[in-house]
Amino acid sequence: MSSCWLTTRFSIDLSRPRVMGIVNLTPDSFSDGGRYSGSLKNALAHAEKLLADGADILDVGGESTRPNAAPVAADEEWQRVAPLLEEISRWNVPVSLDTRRTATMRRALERGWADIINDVQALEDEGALELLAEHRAGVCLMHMEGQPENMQDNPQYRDVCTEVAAYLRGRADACRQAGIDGGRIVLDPGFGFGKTLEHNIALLHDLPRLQRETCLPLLAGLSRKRMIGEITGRDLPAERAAGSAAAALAAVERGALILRVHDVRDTVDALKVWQRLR
Ligand code: 7PM
Repeated sequence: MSSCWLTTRFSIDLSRPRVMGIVNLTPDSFSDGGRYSGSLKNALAHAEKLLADGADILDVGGESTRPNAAPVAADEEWQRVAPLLEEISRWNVPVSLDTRRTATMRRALERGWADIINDVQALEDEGALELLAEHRAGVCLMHMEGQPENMQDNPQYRDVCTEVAAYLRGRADACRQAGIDGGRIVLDPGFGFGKTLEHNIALLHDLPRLQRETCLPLLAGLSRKRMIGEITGRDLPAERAAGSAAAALAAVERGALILRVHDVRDTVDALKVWQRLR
């Protein structure tokens, strides 16, 4: 397995776990109450804080993919993310853009404003594979069962781990066939995206198999998710930081190399202590 993630401007060293800090620009975000929406200044301050806290990558998103969320219009999504991308792409840190839309990816890639495309539907939008083949960006391919509008309505699998692994392997193959270098690809089982708590637990336990079967680096997004709330009894996402840090360590123990998190400082501290004491 490669120990680097190749992206547009940076080759990210994965000899130790890396932390991807979330900058959510959706007004209806469950996790920040929309505090950063409509305000470039606040979003920039938040991004700076994530870096000061030790984030290795910044992940910027303008479309909520929460359960039952309605899709956002492409122009609206772009208007939310563009001002921040333009600014932080001048910083010396890898910028990831969380989007499902080829048009949004293209706008960012053409301007050199994104080093990584983080796609919860694994480049299934029309033209996305071809677009990424024309650029040198890194790509995170995530598994989602159904669409955000309906994905949590009684999700069912014959064998969730086998199905997710087969899907991700297929998407990685499609990327390589389109001409995307394997060193640019990272895989993500998509915790909470069309999965019950039991599905999420099974996927976490089987991360080593996903890694063995794909030989690609794994990203885990568990931060503040409903599964953390279900286990801890914390209804408010902002109160799930400790539970999320514990989940992040469990994922690293099972081979995850990139952690997508809201609470960067807590995650970095947990990683430091766990790595020293283990
Ligand atoms: C509202 C509800 C806002 C849910 C945001 C979310 C992942 C992701 C998201 C993930 C990757 C969240 C989600 N989750 N990208 N984007 N992996 N690669 O909980 O797990 O942050 S959005």
